[in-house]
Amino acid sequence: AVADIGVTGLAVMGRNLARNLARHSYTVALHNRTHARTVSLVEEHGDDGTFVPSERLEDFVASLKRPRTVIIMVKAGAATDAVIDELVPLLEEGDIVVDAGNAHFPDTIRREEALRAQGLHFVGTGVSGGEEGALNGPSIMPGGTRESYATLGPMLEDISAKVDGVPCCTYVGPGGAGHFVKMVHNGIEYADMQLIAEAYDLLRQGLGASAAEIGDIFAEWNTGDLESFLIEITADVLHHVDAATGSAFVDVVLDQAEQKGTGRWTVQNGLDLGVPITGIAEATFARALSGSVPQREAARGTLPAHTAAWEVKDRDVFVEDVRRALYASKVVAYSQGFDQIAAASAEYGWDIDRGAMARIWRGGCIIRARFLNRITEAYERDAGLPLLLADPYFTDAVADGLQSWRRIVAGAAQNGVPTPAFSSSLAYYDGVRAERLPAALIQAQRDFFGAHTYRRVDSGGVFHTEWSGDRSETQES
Ligand code: 2AM
Repeated sequence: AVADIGVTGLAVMGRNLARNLARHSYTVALHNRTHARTVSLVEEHGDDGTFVPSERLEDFVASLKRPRTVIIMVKAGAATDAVIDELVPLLEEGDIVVDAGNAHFPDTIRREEALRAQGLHFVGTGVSGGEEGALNGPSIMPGGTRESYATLGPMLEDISAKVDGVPCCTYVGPGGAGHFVKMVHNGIEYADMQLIAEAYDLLRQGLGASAAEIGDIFAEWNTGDLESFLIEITADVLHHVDAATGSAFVDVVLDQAEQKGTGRWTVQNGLDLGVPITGIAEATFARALSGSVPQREAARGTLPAHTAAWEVKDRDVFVEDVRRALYASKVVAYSQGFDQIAAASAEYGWDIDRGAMARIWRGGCIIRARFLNRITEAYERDAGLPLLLADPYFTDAVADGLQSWRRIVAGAAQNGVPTPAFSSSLAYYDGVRAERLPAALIQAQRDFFGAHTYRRVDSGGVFHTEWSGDRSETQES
């Protein structure tokens, strides 16, 4: 046995992870259901390092040093279970099985429990950064036992992206914590993308600017607080010209956004935990609306707007307003996502360090951004921070842009520009900071029609009013 680690499943992600490991001087055992893929990897990239290819899974396992560490990189779902079932009988106590695919975290919880019962470590890990990241340094979010991290962690940290020399990989927490955090990362990514898309639309409709002009604005924004991979690629996309038509590329792309499901999972979990992740939810529904073809056809040209053309008086003020509104909305979306991580951590017993999550998202992944340093700093100031927005840095940053934010959301409403994520983020901001909410009325209504009871502001206990009788109040025991 000579290999430090093995990879089974050598489609592009597995292939690139294996190459990345080999380039970091690990001896990498290789296996794939269809052996031809294994052969071609060694043929094409053998000079990346030392590979130990095996056609049979038994030989693959036998080529691994103990504790054996096997990364599975196959399609999420049934294929993952099939590979685990084949692999497990060949392993021994203390071996580590890593699922680096895009598993839904409840599956990871289930698999981890099953393998733990057999004396094996099961690590569900998020890997973000796509093909390019897998090869050159992804953000890696491993769950499972802390014990397994002692063996696995250093290898994953080696191949992860680095920011200021710090690896974008850390132990996330037990069970399904790694895949959970990856899921929320993707949810936040949905929100971030939707916010950028709304900013683009506001600039387009407000200024009547061309795609390329807006690309210039995004490129400028990328030199400040908003600096991020997503802003950078937005500028790039907006400058791109379609070769076939000579039009701005963005103008020839069909405006129906698709999704693979991680946004939906995030929103479903937000509902399960009762965490208002409105930014992510609006972003997910905005994609759904864009794809609601019959509804859009029925509405287009039929539903009136009753708006006049948007007259922006001062271009520079407007651009700055949009920028500040975008930043504030982004803080809300991230604040909500980190609330979801905290809620899940408490619910499932994961003890996730939110500051560390922001730190490992600074590089390698899609939401990588300078801004994440600020989040890490906020949780360093207060690890138990109940609301990211309430950290002094973020409170001030959002307060600075508050007037801009209100002007933009009001202007969008007045001029008929759909900004679900900007608007709902502002509504969240005003809701969460409210002295009193009309939830009091909701409680009274619930007690009226369903005797659901309510609590009072002036005394403890639970009360019910006899609405259909004499309206006397009784205290429930
Ligand atoms: P293949 O090359 O034999 O198709 C992405 O589909 C990767 O997952 C591929 O490496 C693929 O192997 C592998 N894969 C998909 N389903 C699988 C299964 N049920 N068992 C083993 N590998 C599987």
